[in-house]
Amino acid sequence: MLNFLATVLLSGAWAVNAQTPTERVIPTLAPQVNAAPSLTPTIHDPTAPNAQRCPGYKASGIHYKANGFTADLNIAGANCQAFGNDIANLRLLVEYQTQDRLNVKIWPKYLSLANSTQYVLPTEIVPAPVADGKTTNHTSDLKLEWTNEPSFQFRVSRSKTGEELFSTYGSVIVFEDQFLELTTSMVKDYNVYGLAENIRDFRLGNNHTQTFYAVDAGNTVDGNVYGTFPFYQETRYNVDGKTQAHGVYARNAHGQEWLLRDRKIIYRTIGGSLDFYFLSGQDKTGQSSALETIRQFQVGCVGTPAMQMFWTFGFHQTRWGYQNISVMRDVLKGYKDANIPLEAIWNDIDIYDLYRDFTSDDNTFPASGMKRLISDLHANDQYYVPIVDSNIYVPNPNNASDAYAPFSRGAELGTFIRDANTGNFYYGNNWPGFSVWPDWLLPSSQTWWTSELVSWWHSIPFDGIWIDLSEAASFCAGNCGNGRLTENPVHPPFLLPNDEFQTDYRYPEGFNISNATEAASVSAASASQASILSTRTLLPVPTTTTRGRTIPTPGVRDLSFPPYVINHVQNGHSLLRSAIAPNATHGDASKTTEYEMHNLFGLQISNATYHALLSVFPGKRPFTVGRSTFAGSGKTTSHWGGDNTSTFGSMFLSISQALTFMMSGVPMFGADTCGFAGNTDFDLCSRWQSLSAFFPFYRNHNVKATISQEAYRWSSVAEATRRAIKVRYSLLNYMYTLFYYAHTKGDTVMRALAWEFPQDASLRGTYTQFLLGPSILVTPVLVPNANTVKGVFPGIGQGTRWYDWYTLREVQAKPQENVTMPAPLEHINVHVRGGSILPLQAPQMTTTATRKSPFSLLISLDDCDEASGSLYLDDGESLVPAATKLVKFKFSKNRLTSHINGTYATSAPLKQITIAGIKNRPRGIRLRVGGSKCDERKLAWTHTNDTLSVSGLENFSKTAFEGALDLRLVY
Ligand code: MIG
Repeated sequence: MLNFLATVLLSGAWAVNAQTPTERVIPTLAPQVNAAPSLTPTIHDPTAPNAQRCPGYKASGIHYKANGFTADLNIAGANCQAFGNDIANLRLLVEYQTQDRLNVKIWPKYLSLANSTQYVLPTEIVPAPVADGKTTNHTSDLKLEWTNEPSFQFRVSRSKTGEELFSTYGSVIVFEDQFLELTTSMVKDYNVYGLAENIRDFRLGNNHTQTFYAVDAGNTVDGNVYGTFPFYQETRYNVDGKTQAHGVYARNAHGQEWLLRDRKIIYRTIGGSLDFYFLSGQDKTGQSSALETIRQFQVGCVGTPAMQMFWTFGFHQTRWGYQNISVMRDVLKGYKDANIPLEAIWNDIDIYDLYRDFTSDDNTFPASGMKRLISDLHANDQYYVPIVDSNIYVPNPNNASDAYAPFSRGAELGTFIRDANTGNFYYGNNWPGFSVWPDWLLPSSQTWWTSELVSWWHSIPFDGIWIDLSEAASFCAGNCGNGRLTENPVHPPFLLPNDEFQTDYRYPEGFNISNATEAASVSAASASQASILSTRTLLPVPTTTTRGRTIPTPGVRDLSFPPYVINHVQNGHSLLRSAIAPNATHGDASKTTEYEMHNLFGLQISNATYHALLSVFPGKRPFTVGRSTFAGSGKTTSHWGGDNTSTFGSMFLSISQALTFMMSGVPMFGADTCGFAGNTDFDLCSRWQSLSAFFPFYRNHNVKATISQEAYRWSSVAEATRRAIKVRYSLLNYMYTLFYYAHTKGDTVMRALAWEFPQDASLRGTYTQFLLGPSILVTPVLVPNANTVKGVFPGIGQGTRWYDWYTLREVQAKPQENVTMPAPLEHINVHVRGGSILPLQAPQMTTTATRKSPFSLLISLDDCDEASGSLYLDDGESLVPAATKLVKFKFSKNRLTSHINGTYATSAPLKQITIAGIKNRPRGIRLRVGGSKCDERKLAWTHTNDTLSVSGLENFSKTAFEGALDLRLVY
């Protein structure tokens, strides 16, 4: 956010509001405190040493085991000190862990707590995949070969075909205390996906550097973002006549870079160990695929995602800038009056008293009023989620009335991150002023966090928690609060969106066409502000210094200025900027530094919040949405895409961001719908409300002091939202069943076309369209002022049929044809893949009401006139439900059958069965439910436009899926 504001200030887009000047808020914390020296990222530094001149290692003392081998790796020459001090003696482990997974670990031979200069990621923080105890090099899908000439190098290939997947041959392995490098050769024009979090094309391309260092910055295109998932999946077309796929996971949490270059990938990290997991992507038959690779990553490496509560799939509204409870009540009324389903309303930091966690402002958000609001919500089956910031305010020690109990209670337990030099807490800065951060390596932090959340819940009875700023962000460089706590509370060191000169005049692309008159006046106002702004300086200009390259010193690690400078997106690239400084220390036995922990704060605070919510709601699935995430976060949390912009470009990139989160095991993902930064307009917001309805997490969010963007503000947005929610809520059980399979098997929820149609190489980069599960194809409008959209219908000509969701008419298209479809503003193109059986429920105003409304089945026939599908049911909230039910449906040879497993009973009836793509009208219909023959005269059916619709099923069973279905079409 800070970076976002800075960028905006620099670009001059924020200017003086000439009409209504207000008192300018003078920051009391000078902005210089964030002025870290400016550095040259190593990838852009022509003077940087070439680490490939390092001597590499020689393997010796090989010790073979049934499932691999171990060896010593000793440095093969002099210490070369490229970007750190070489570690002379290493250990190597090669382990065939499971049939589809091979692990190669390289770590320092001499590791001790006392001399823990090298941090090897503990399994208690990030679990490491383990061997199944039975796989050997003979049974593995993969094969590792190695050589000592000229230095230790290895390569991984498929055992059966010999296809090489990864190879360090031709490069040296560099292992220094602050720099590790490993290079793999790649095929020409490789197709690599993943390496989340990034805001970039779905197919990453062969000329990109993915930096990982959790950062508090708006959605920086191609830079580091909030999350770190060191996992990529590669697809190769036409290998042995087929499409092949595999994956690579490098378990390391340090600041790092993946350099995607022509025919190679260079992996660099500024600490830790090399811990590579190669995934064959092969299924039981030996065929590999992207979907299988992603399953192997989730199930085998990081854990499958948490099952979410059913209500969380409803539509959520929040914004930064709801000033008080009555404004929120107006929003609720706005939705109700517009007849738009709203499942939950959220609060941003506006709720707080002086920006302090676990408080609410007595004047604007008094606890009594919040309790009433929340109980009114609950009475309507609606929910409430507030934000919790990662920082904890430190009260002014000279001012007794400034007491802040959450800090005092944590301080008593000593549970905050420490300053490297003073041994006191590390005092940085954030919204409330000088602040501290919980030290998640101390067990006391969980105890304290749980008790703070439990007690906050007693005054604000929330239903879930939104975790922000978990990078963890600090608004200054270094321990700027040291010696200055008596100045607290200090204002954040930047101007706020609603301060004078801060009017945001940015609008989406095409605004000058869709809103011509408004655009003209906005542009005049913006120009006049820009010109006033050009004559004034609003904030003291920070003095910036430039710092040269850090030369490694034997025996010393420079945590603040590591010799290898990652291409961190913060101004000046310093790790000191806008985050807890790397030399801050933790209270664990080995005094782990923030340098090692930085990318893990988000994972840890989400885990802690998950556990805290288990105390608030025993036995229920915790709902947390976090900003910074790490590999494995999906087990406890979900993610929103962070600070995007109200532009079509930003909306488009939310699709690739979503797909990479699906790959990463965090399927509960959604973007700030209609855009966070900048103003939106009816064109963009209509399209975005429609698009996000097909993302698992569906929430509209907005920055402070821009125009309102709730779905009811424009008639087109309201209509687009009502229509899209109708589709979404009809499909809630389908989405929920997808989550069940994600949770139990590592399946994906949103899917790239390339994953479902792997033989079609033309789809390798496509993300203008996507699938929800295997069956729903979404073709959103992603450009301004459009009334048509183009899309492909994959698989046509090879056995796939597609049907329009709304009319159930079959799509007539040629293979590979880019079809132009009508796309009026309120309409989103949705198509059903032939071969699917979708359990639908009649959409209502809430998910609770929808769950009670009648079911129907939509059967869409494939080329062989067959279809199948499934439905998972449970109580929608229990971690371990008392009863579940899995129904599998099959349609074949004019007969629908179902197979029921489990006892969960829904209260809703099954009313109707619709079959699309059925050319011939049957003579009659026979039905059995639970084995008993039904009186067909109580059924009504029609056959028009190749669609057969049978209704009246509720006459035979009061509740759906109690007894097996057997429906025959008689010809
Ligand atoms: O420094 O809480 O990404 O969603 O509205 C900015 C205010 C802090 C950043 C989050 C955004 C939220 C905002 N926050």
